[in-house]
Amino acid sequence: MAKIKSAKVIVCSPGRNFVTLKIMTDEGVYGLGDATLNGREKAVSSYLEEHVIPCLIGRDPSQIEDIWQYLYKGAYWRRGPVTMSAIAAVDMALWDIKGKMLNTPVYNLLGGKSRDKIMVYAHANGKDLSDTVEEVGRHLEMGYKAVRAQSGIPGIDKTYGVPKDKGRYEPAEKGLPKEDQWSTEKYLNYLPTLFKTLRDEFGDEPHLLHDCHHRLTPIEAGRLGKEVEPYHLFWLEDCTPAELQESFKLIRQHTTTPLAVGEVFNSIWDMQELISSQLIDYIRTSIVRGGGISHMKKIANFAEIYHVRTGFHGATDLSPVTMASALHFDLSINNFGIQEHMPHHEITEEVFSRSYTFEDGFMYPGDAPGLGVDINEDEAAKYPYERAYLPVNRKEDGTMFNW
Ligand code: KDG
Ligand code: MG
Repeated sequence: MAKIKSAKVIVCSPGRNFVTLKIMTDEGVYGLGDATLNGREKAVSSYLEEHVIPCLIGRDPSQIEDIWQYLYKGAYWRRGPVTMSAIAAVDMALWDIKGKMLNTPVYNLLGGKSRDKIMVYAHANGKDLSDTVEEVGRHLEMGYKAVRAQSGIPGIDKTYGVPKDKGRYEPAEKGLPKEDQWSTEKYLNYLPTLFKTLRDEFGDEPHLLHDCHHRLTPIEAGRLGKEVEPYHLFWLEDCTPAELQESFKLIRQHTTTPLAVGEVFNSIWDMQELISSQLIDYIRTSIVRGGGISHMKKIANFAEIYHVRTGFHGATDLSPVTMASALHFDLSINNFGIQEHMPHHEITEEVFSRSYTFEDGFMYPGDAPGLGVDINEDEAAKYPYERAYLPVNRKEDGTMFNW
């Protein structure tokens, strides 16, 4: 029986901050897990170092479910993004080790392939209407079949999804939190025009998505969903903050626009009513947020009964280890919907090597044993952690609002 010999946390900032867990066995095989929690990285790294790693030493790495339950039930303090990201990192690393020990890719351990390729969606971020049209067109030319469109809103200075300069959008910024500005009225007046213009320009075929980023009340979300129905969005994401799961009943009464929710959720209990009452169409919780592959398997299986498909979060703050885990998972389950793909910074790719690939709008996890991702620790050491925060958001009158 192999044993966990040691484990360490690698915190680095190649383009942005990442927290990576590396678990070593006494047989020389190691596994990687992602523990990155954007803007709160050090909370998870210290949770792992102080409270989790000491409990792992000497355990049998093949007992993935038992170790998961030990860390979850054994902490007494359940759920929450810090705890669940730490458990997720351990879980990913153990699946990686199991795949390497059995010399097979992780998707094989999850039931094998359920499809040949994984449809991903890209981000098109424009400062205004014409810029957004151009960005959507550019991504369609790159082969993407699905594109999320975010746009600067007339009359609002700085908002979610729109880069300050042309190019990549990375919401976390170094130093203390920056402030965005918000007006629901300006947003609601503008958004239908954006999607009408996109359909006029690109026709019916491309899948178009949009992220409201938790900014509407249920009735406002109902209005928006109804007004964009003619442009048949693939989904409207996080239209209302979802702690109050029953609020989605009101949205459902008003619109048939498909709804996606859950990138900030940590466990099956955060989404139980949303799923079982069929209030959403896509569940967004990712492998790193939702307690790893083991817990996400339960979530996806539960969702399958209620016609809810997956649409995992895949922003750049989820490291290549989460991306690889997600792709193995996406390939294996029946109720896969779509996968978010926000390519990592070139510098990130110098630290993490990967066997997953993108081609013509689809991704593939590759056939390397385990997750197929590695970290170059010498390269990682060149990019020490830098404090960075997500922005906060205020209404035009100064009221603190949802970001
Ligand atoms: O860390 C926060 C980002 O991951 C988030 O703002 C991105 O909403 C997001 C998305 O849908 O990718
Ligand atoms: Mg989102």
